[in-house]
Amino acid sequence: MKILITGGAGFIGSNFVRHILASYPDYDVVNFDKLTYAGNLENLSDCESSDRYSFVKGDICDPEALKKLEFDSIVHFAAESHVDRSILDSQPFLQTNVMGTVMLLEEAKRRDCTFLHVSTDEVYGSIGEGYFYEDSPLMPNSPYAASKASSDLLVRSYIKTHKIKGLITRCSNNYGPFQFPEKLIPLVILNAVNKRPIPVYGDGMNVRDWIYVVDHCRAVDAVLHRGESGEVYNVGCKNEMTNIRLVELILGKVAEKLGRDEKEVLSLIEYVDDRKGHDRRYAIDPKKMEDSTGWKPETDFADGIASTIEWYLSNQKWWERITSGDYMNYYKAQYGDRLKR
Ligand code: NAD
Ligand code: TDX
Repeated sequence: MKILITGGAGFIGSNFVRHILASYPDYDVVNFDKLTYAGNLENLSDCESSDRYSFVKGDICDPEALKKLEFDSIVHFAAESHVDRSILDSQPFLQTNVMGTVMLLEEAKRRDCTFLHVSTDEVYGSIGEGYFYEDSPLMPNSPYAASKASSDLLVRSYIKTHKIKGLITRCSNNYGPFQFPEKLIPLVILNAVNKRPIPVYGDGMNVRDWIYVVDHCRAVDAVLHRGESGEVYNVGCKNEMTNIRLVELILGKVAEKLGRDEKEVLSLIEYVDDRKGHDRRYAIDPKKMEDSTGWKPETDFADGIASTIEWYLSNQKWWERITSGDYMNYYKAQYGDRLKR
């Protein structure tokens, strides 16, 4: 099998490329990525020497570039993925997440190949109690989530109308190595290391369900091989946590690892204005995924977060190169006056 992985230079995509190369010695991988601010080939430096791996720089919105690629199935990760950026400017989200997905769907239709769409739990919106199921209504609240819901529904439409072989996964919040430090967990680790204020939105009581990125990659693999065309699969761990509890837990561990005073590290927390339209709680039921593919998460949160913190502490060069570029312009636009120090 030759898999086209879009967005393979990003956080989850690069973990997935590594997972496939390690798990299937007879598979080839083509990583197609535009290398936006979030794409980083350093994430795959250990895979470059493999003769089963190739990289093509390109935009999923470019149909001519897609036509030239050789592959027999598509796993689609490429997206603009950060909610706060979609609040600052929604246009790139519509272009890549909606139009780019349509271009890929057209290519899947032309070749009659399998299309696995990596969607998100954010398409369901927020839920006070209980869980979202695969047939729950889609009620996205941010421009990012609306763009992902649009692409998710477009995949459905191509399955129904054009009879393409399509599968959809809707996963909860990922954490692990190679996550871009605009997302909560790496942001907290790096700000703690650098003694910078740690912005907690609103009252810090928003809830997310955290999954280790490798477990998400294993789930996408399970759906690709054992999923049924036309089906949607929720991927989550029922590992819910309030943001403030998560932040305090990370800061405690960072203080311990660096031999710093825990109180000093915790004092970096700064409550800031809430994110606009901030979803209160995400919660999905992964039972269908577990029952129909046999997948189960394998990484306990305590182990996963400890190794993630360790990874960021040991890979300073990786994040220093990122945070010395355009990142700080975003950081200032996002936090600016909201942070006192
Ligand atoms: P990311 O931002 O780290 O990576 C996105 C990648 O897509 C980057 O390498 C970027 O260069 C590439 N890309 C962006 N626009 C492109 C374009 N037009 N053409 C080609 N490549 C392009 O994102 P991530 O966190 O790894 O998320 C990957 C996918 O998983 C996304 O579709 C996201 O919606 C979904 N998802 C993410 C999470 C999460 O917690 N991070 C949870 C559920 C689902
Ligand atoms: O500085 C911050 N302070 C803060 O309190 C940041 C960056 C975030 N937060 C809060 C907002 C959320 O409640 O932490 C929570 C997690 O925020 P993000 O890491 O930005 O993730 P989220 O908005 O939940 O979206 C993520 O999960 C679903 C991914 O970015 C999406 O791509 C995925 O679809």
